[in-house]
Amino acid sequence: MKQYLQLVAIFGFAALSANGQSSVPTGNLNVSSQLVRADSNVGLDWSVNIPTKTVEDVVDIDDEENTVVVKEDLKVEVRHLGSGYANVYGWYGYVQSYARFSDESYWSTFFEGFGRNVNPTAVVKSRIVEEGVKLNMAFRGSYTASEQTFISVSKTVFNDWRVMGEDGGGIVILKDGDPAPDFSPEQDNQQSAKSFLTPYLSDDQEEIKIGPMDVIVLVDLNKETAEEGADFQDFVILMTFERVESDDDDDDDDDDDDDDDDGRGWGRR
Ligand SMILES: [Ca+2]
Repeated sequence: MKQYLQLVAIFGFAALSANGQSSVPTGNLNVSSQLVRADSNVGLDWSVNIPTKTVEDVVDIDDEENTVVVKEDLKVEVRHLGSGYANVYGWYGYVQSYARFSDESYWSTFFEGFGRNVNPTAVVKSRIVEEGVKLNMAFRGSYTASEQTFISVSKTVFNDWRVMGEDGGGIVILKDGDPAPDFSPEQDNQQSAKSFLTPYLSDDQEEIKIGPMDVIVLVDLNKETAEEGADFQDFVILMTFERVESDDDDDDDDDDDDDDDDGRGWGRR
């Protein structure tokens, strides 16, 4: 008795997102024969196209407010690529940076010190965040204390905080494919923003070349626009995003920085 098995391949239906682009994987499955005896083998081959998400699919970047807001559950990692904040002698100034995402109750430190001590490969903050969270960070620098003259934080006079989401200028947010920053450092002996981004530029050095879901945040601590002379090299930050299952309710704060920043005069805004 011959038994036949009919192979039916249904594969490749695609949903269209609001912008008309396919948002789900598509592909095809080919079988070598439509009818196959139950005791025989059939050849199968297939291909799958997984659409690449871009950073603007997963976060909203507001260049006016200087905010990055998560549009779906994401793993966020922050790296501090460099700080070129220095005085006329080329001595690094004392700088501080904190982060407080909008679902967090306190600001946590991710760097305090001098540009010379930055480790650009270290992950300074890592968390899974839910849709709607603003990834705000704050930055400031001393205008009195360099690495040659620093005594203590309490004896240091600082510029105002530069805070994402507070509409104060002084911040540039870049994504993959944007032109490389071309701001000249205020002084010849300072590093440019571009120099900190060398591993993240195209071969011709003209474009930002980062992951499709990454952003770079450039900060100037005491000037707000390029026209005023901002060189945006006081903090250079890389934020990388990775999608997580939205039904995954793991919202642990993986930030292993557990100091509570009391007594720093930071206004818990
Ligand atoms: Ca600067």
